[in-house]
Amino acid sequence: MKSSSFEPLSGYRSYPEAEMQQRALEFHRHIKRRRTVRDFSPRAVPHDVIENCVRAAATAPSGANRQPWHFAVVSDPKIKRQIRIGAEKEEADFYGWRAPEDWLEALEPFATNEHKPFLEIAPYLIVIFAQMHGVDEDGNKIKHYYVNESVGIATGILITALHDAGLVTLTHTPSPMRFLNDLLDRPRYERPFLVLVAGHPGESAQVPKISKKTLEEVATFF
Ligand code: IYR
Repeated sequence: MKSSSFEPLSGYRSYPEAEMQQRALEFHRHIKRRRTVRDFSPRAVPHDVIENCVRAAATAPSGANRQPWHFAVVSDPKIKRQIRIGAEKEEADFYGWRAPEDWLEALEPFATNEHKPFLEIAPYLIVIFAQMHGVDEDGNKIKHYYVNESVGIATGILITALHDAGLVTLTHTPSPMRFLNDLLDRPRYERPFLVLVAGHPGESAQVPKISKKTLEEVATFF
């Protein structure tokens, strides 16, 4: 059995109550400005900004701290083009015949279709892979736990970090996504989770008029 080893909680900061209240209020004001954007500018983004956002994402909690994620960061125009071709092929099937009528109806407010120019226009595509298991130095399988929950949390932090840096994102899920394993040279035990498109918004980007549920609708307090 592995023995445990502990250290003091050194990074933690606490705040006086009034400051805590102000911070929670401010954070909500800040995060509610985040919008999913489909119209991107080709304007470049400094590489280190993306690196630091991925570093932030990789601090996420995960089942038994196995960190079951891989972030394939794509800025190479040739690979972006390949991803666009692969995604548009799947999406043509989705919109053409695979999606049930009620799903297409649910998507109407967003005016989405099989054309995905943003996959080439945006400076960065961050393809997030969920590792169904790990592999140690000797090639033995390492069990991963709560993979979807862990990768979902890391993705949430990534989206938040990019928003905080003044960038916009689109959570894109071409389905099926297995073509991304071949394109990005990832092993089969890694499942493509989603493609996070990141960059600056197009100059006259439009977003759908939608609203979020109220606190009363989303929460109960006991
Ligand atoms: N993957 C498709 C369809 C799609 C599905 C949902 I649920 C969305 O919220 C948006 C789109 C596409 O990207 O067009």
